[in-house]
Amino acid sequence: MNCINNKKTKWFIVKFKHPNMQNKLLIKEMNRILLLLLLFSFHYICLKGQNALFIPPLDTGYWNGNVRTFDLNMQDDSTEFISGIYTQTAGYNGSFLGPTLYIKKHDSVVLNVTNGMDEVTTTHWHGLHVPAIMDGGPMIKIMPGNTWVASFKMMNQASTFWYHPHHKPTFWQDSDGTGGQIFRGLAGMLIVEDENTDSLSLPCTYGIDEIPLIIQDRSFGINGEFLEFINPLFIGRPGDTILVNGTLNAELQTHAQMIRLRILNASNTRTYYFGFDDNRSFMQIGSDGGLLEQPISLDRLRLSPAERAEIVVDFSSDQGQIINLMSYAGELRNILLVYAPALLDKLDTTNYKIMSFNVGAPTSSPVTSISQNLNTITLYNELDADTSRTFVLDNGPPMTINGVSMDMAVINEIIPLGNLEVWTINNSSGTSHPFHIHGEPFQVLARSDGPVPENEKGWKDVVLVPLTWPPGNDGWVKIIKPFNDFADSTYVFMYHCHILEHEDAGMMGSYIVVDSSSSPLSLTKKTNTPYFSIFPNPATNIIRFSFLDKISDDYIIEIKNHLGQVAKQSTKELSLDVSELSTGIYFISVQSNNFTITKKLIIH
Ligand SMILES: [Cu+2]
Repeated sequence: MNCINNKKTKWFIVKFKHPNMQNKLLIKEMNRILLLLLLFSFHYICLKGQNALFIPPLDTGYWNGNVRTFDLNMQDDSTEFISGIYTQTAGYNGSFLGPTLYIKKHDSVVLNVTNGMDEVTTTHWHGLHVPAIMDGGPMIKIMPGNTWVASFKMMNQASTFWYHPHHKPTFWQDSDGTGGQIFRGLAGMLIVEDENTDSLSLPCTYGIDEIPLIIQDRSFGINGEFLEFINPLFIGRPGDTILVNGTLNAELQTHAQMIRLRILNASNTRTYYFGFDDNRSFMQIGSDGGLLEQPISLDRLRLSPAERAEIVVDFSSDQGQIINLMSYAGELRNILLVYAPALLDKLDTTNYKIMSFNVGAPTSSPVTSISQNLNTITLYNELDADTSRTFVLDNGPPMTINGVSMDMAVINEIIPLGNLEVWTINNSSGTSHPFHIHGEPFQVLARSDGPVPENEKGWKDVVLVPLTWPPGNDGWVKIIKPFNDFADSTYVFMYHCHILEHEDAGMMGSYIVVDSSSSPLSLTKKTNTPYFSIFPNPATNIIRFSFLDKISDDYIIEIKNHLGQVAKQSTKELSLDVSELSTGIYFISVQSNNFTITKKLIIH
């Protein structure tokens, strides 16, 4: 089945309203009067009223020559989650969340991302295998009013990805961090299809038998505002109410047939344990980075923040019924996500409804069976790895990985291009952490809390690392990951906890991929030439050097301008103040008795 024919851009009725400013003020006044009346019925409305599930519009882009092009505008706005009440939010091309982007593998892609907000931001393509400079990490800032042009070739296989800000705040609770900006609504789904999915029998008509479900939790104040930090003991923004695609108490009018759900946990902190209220089984067909080899029958599905799963549920015998998607979080407690009871809330300890499916008549040509051979996944062998690294997650304070908090001026790991690496992520804390690594997807080799489940034996980019349990025994997960592309001595990729406030609080690090076999700017290449990188570059004040190997030689550092004149000189240092240099292009060289290496340095 060629799914591209089913992916014509469709514009659904836009639920989110954008009142002009005058109306906004009037509505605000009316809201204040109605507030007391609403106050007592607020939770009743929240909990009882059913709302039609909003389906984010599908954006297939427009062709600029042979480049699939998208325009994304990040904007502050307000959204009517509760009838008549407007919540301050932000979104891409709308007031909350963003369009679902559709891209085919091998496409040349341009995404023009405009920051229409008053604060600095970035946009990261979560799960995509793109160069570091196009990855939208914390270094790739988009200043207010500016447009960032991301361009790359789609290398990923078919799966469900997403996009969201990745901006490092000054303080973790600041609203302009990744946590604050995603919490306000800046996130969207990104679907990739390929020649494999074209040949499979799977439901793939967007909005009809293929439904995006972006699951988030929020709390609302009496004025309808999002409440943050409701548990002062917990570093995070949990909520007590579920939004699906920005819809409170969502209900989907659906069809008595096989329905494919692309589920994205876009919550800041919360892990879900999905299942249906009649305990029916369903098939998981895809994980973060691709389809699984075969459909896997499940009746529960755990998704931690940023994880995705594609499932197919068969409603063909359910016409006239209402089936509820639940989170069986009460059962999740047996899996121990948080050790300290004080960190738990109602949605950690009870089972609750996520949304309803109101099953109507089938469509005229429903998919009646799905392919059983979905993908070919060659598993990596741990014995083939070039290097092993260990990362220790600690809640602190401060939150750290390997004892250090995220520092924008430090590159934590330097990885030779072409490496296949085993990373063991150790968790020495009393909370579980969803660990995300940018770049190519990885495979899970082993975990401390039991065998790797069947639905984790596919391509992943987030893995939940269990907490220290039993006490005294670190939780851990071992993954294997290739670093086959995109050597860049300047721009970094990130690895971090995807509890967004943990990431903002410092549980994040950076790595660069270096091609140590080539040194194009070397003036003199001698044996044992070390590889070094400069960070940041372009630079304004302080630059720092990272060496791939430990340097025992004494060396001098020289910065020359484009005329070859020495602008600055220093002996063996790991950082250098370049603030007095005027803007322009320089060449920086590191010289010892054994080597001379030279790199371009840009001062701005
Ligand atoms: Cu964490």
